[in-house]
Amino acid sequence: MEKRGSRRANGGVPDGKQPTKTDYSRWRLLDERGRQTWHYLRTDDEVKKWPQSVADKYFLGLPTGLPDLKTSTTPLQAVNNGLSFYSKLQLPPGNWGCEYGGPMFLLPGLVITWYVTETPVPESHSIEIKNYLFTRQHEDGGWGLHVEAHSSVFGTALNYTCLRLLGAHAEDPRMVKARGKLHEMGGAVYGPHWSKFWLAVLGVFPWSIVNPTPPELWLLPDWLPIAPWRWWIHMRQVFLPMSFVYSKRWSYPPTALTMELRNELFVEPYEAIDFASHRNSISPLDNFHPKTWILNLINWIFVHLWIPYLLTKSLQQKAEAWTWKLIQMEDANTDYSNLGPVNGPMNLLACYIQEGPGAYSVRRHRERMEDFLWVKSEGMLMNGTNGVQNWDTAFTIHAVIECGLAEDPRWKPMLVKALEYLESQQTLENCKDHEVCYRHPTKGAWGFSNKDQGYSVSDCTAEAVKAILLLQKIPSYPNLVSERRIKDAIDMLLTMQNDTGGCSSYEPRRGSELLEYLNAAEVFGRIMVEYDYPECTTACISALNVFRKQYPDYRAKDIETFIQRAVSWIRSDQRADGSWYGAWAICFTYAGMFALQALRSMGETYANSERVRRACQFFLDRQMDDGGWGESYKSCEDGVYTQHEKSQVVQTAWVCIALMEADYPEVEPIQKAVKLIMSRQLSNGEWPQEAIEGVFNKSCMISYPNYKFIFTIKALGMFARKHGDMVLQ
Ligand code: LAN
Repeated sequence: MEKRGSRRANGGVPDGKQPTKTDYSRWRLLDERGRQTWHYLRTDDEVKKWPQSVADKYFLGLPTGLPDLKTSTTPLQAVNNGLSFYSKLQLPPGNWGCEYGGPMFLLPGLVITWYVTETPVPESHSIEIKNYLFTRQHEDGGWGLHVEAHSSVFGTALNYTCLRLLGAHAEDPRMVKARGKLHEMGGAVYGPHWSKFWLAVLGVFPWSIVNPTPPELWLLPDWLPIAPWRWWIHMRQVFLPMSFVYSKRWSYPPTALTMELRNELFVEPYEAIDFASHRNSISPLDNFHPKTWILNLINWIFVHLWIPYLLTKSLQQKAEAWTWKLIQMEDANTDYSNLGPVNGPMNLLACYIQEGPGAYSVRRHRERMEDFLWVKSEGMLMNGTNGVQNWDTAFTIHAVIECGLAEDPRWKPMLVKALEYLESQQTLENCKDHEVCYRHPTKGAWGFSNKDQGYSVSDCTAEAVKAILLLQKIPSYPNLVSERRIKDAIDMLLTMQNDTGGCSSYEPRRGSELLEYLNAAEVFGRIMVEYDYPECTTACISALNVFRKQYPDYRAKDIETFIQRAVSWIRSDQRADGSWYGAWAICFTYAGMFALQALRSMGETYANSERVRRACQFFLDRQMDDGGWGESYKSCEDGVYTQHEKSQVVQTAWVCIALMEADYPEVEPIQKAVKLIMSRQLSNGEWPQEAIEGVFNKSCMISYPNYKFIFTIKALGMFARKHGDMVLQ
């Protein structure tokens, strides 16, 4: 083990001595039944034995060698060209993979955890993480909440720290600039809660600057409206290890490097700072969701009354024991994959604290961290989940079916593989003691990424089961998923409806929206409970509709009631201007596509529905001169449609699909948009990456790079089927 004083998370290489690039011809993506990990091959022999695939090259930004195709003049030709390229990106188990970056607060959590748990970091990783962070550094020297966001204390303090831990030199001009920006924003004391937490773990902050996350909250009776089991799953699963670590006030012992950071991250000298007085300090640049007075009062009570006077040792021990048990259950139920990239590293840290460096839990967690990492031309980043496997695969199937090409011999083998993949990823049982650890049933469900992670998501289940139903209906396709398993999926979906009729993401809503008063994260909105989402609701409606056509007798009444209530909710969620606000991608263009699909399934179209006409008008009023649509991520933050400076193929495709679902009677605006999508396609069938597509919690953007294939192909195919495969360019 290295000496603490000189520790860097870069394999102990002294500053400035590490190469600045890895050899990109040596990176390989391994996909083991949906578990995606990147490997850097050391020897020529390994390189020879494991050739780089087209997909590897594409992800790494290397020339793929894929040929130029015959120029397409009709939408269907463009579809075939697109599929010809996109099919080469299908991975051996049958799924698609992609970078899932965007958030800029994930890598620091991982790198700090690696550092404080003394996890050796391969040199290839440390080089490429630094490359990624430097590539993503803004002109002003800082980083934001996500790749496109303005610089903030959260992004800058944490990514600066991350770079230093990986060996970047404090006097590197880029670091000097970053420090300048951080100081201009007031220094690290003005960061939000999560950055204060991580820097306390690292030993750079004392715990007195961190607002409390007491594990005792986990001892509250379940009937209490604020009990943590009612919170949105991502919040409670992050709060869980956070509260455990907080209770221990665990910090890494000082090293030479962390002592240097104490000098670099603040404007004033470390010794002069009154940390406790900065508990609530936050830069306006970070303060997306200011804390409410109620939360401030609760924090005050915790700090000044509860912790010093009321909390007994035995209660604290009881709370730690219970949170530790819940952490272990989360680890066991996901084979240490964990729900996401924030609680993953935190659970690793909790295991390290509780069980020590040699424990199986720590080893397995360390391996699992690899599942979140992704390598691209800019370097190595941390994905927002352990992949987008199930989601992209189901949508790809829908797109090809919409194009009427499911039986085309060119694409059928690809779809059979995709079907095999989805078959392999259904969760067949509820997880162990699911009621004890507050997990929603998983039997019959699909998650967003893979079966290891295994959390049921309403729309992921819906889109997957719909893809399977549609493919297996075609006589020449194999029947891989049995009727029983399909019914299990439907049973699961039927548990997902809220009392409003709408559907949420992972489970029906468990707590009141008033819990948002306790939102302590400051940088995100709408995080405390589940909400109704047009995207999730439509996906459920649509899957149930497909299902009941094939199985009219199964739970017919339940399904009918579910659909009626869900569609009513979709109607009620429409704004006066005809639009719907989207929660999971940017923004009104995305949600409108789903909502109009839901209305169509009840026979509501332009011809007979005033609300559909209003929705179409909303889009037509925003069509850009080039025929496309382009919406900025600001729409998500502000809740007001905001034009992007440039039209985007993905959003253009969403609106085309929306207008076609609505049976918008005039072909001209759609045709103009289709032409635009075709004109952006490259000669090898590829569409280049444009602006970021996805979002979560209103403020944080996230990439869905496969959308530029999936939705363009779907829109062009739908157009050809509806209006004819006419010559357009
Ligand atoms: C996702 C990704 C997928 C997404 C859809 C399926 C698209 C959506 O329709 C339902 C919600 C879901 C499953 C979703 C929820 C929140 C996630 C997991 C993410 C946006 C990916 C990353 C994000 C997660 C919360 C990131 C970690 C950050 C925290 C604030 C904990």
